Amino acid sequence: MDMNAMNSVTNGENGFISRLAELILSNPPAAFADIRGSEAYPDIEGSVVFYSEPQGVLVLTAVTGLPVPDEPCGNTIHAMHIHQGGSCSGNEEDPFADAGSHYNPNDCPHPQHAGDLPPIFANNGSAWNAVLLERFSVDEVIGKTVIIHSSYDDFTTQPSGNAGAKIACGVITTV
Ligand SMILES: [Cu+2]
Ligand SMILES: [Zn+2]
Repeated sequence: MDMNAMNSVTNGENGFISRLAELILSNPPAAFADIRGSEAYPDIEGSVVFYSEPQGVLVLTAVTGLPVPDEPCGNTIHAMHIHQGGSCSGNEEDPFADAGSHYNPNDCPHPQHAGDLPPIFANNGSAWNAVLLERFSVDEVIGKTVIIHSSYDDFTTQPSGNAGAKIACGVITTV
C-alpha cells in the first residue's frame, strides 16, 4: 500500500482512525479498571481504559495470564461486561458476586445491556482489543466493575449470555 492509499484509509472521511490513534497516544484515559484474577486465576492481570470521544467511548483492553487450554479446540474466548456492582468482592461460590448483574439502566434484554461488551480472544493467554461504544458515558460507569468470564458470551441466553464463572474483575476508577 502506498502512502496516499494508507492516508486515505486511516483518515477516512473524518480522519476517524487517525483521530482515535491520536487520542490514545496524546491523552490520558478518562477512566480505567485494574483487572485482577480471582483466587482460582491468580495469573490474570490487565487493564481496561476508557476514552471519551465525540462518537462514543473508546474502550481498550489488555489482559495477560488468561487460562491456556491444553487441547486445540479448548476455549480461548472470554465474555466481558460492565457489571453494575461497585466491588470485586464475593463469596466462596462466586468470588465476584458483589459485582452484581450487567449494567442495564434501560431495562433491556441481554445483549442490549449498556454494559455488554465484545468478548476478548486470548492468544496463548494474552488478549488485546479496542471497541467504540455509545451505550454509556465514562461518567456513568465510574465505580462500576468490569468482569471477565471463563467462557464466551452466546449473546442470546438471558440474563447474561451463559458466559460461565467470573474469573477476573476490576473497579472502574477516574484517572
Ligand atoms: Cu459479566
Ligand atoms: Zn448483558
